[in-house]
Amino acid sequence: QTTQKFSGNPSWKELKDRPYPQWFKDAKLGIFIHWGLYSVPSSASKEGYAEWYLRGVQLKSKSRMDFQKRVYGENFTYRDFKDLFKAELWDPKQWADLFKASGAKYVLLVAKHHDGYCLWDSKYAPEWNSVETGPHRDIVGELTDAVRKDGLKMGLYYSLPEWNNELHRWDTDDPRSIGPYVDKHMIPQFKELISKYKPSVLFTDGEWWNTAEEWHARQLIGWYYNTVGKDAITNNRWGSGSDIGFLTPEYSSGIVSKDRPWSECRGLGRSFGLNRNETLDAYMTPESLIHFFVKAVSNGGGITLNVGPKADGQIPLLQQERLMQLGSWINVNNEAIYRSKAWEKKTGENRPVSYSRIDSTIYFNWVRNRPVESIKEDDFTVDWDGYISPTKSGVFTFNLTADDGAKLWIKEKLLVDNTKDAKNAADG
Ligand code: FUL
Repeated sequence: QTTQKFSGNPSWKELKDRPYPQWFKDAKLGIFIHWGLYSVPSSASKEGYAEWYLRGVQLKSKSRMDFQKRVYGENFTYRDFKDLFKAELWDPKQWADLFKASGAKYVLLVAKHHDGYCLWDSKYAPEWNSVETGPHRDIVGELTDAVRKDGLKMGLYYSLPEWNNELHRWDTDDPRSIGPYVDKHMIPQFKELISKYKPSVLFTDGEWWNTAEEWHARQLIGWYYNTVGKDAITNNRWGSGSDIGFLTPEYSSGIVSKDRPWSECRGLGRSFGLNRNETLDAYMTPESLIHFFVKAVSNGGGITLNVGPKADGQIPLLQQERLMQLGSWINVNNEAIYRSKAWEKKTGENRPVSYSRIDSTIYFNWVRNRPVESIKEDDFTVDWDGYISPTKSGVFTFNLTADDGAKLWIKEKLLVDNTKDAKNAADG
């Protein structure tokens, strides 16, 4: 059924009957990349989205204009960033290798954000793309190749509207007047992008002031499925009146869904595009990142974790380090992650468990005072509150029985904290 061809005007029902591809449900981790002209100023308020830089300029935000004048001069305009975005250090293979090492199964590159600047040679964006200006490279194409060579799926983010398009200035003009922009610019450009790179994941965005009919969502989704084939999956941002695609909570406090694939998107800090005003305390620690990821997986979803590279093409070292840390954790725990399903209360079913870990001690969130079945007593101590501490380092698989009789398993690499042992010995 997934190779089915849709007519040019499919119904919502036909589209919804197409099953979501299994590969996406199993993937759990994707890497989002927000990189473009906004990566030059890399500037927002401490909590703001740096990729919204142009919107601040359009709204003449005082702090934005003061910054721009101070750093780039009186007469500088957003358009001038096209010559400053050079990607001079960019190595797509290095990126792809890092993403693979993080444990991600797909990559999601912003091909065009709300500013309309394209990371491929779009003929609908003359002098406003990375091939004709700045880097002089086909960033979408080169990254797609590198990512696929590493065995990961490639995805593309595409902003449906643009803030500054002469046919329709999104967020400024009346949303009901978007028709000519959609017909003459958006649809042909969308088809150009998809036919050329055939992304397995399509993440549209900026849909919110318009209806799915105004975006021609049914027709475009059917066309996308036909063009890319069985791997193809799109997200749920297709305008009001649509109810399709994987769910994309963004900086949410967490959702649970078992009927529809979902992936929470967020950065390691508070922005997608690199924001140089962020301070270290905005960043997730390795531990909070792992917990955030495990929580999403145990609630039936996954995460699309964002990196915000610098304009020169380097992914900031702290972001690289977090990806590597997540990757080394997943490397040990991969059996409890990929292909796992959200828990349903059925006796005897195996599932990865939601748990937290503090140093070398792990805590199973809802298994209290339960015997750990398959580990040797002398390898662990289990305290009254369900904390399990190893007495020696190693990789261990736990089989547990929950209060309702469900079977649980998890694999963990645990290191005995010698400092603490030494301290205990000294105390005792
Ligand atoms: C949002 C956009 O407006 C943000 O800039 C970012 O791209 C995020 C993933 O989606 O709606």
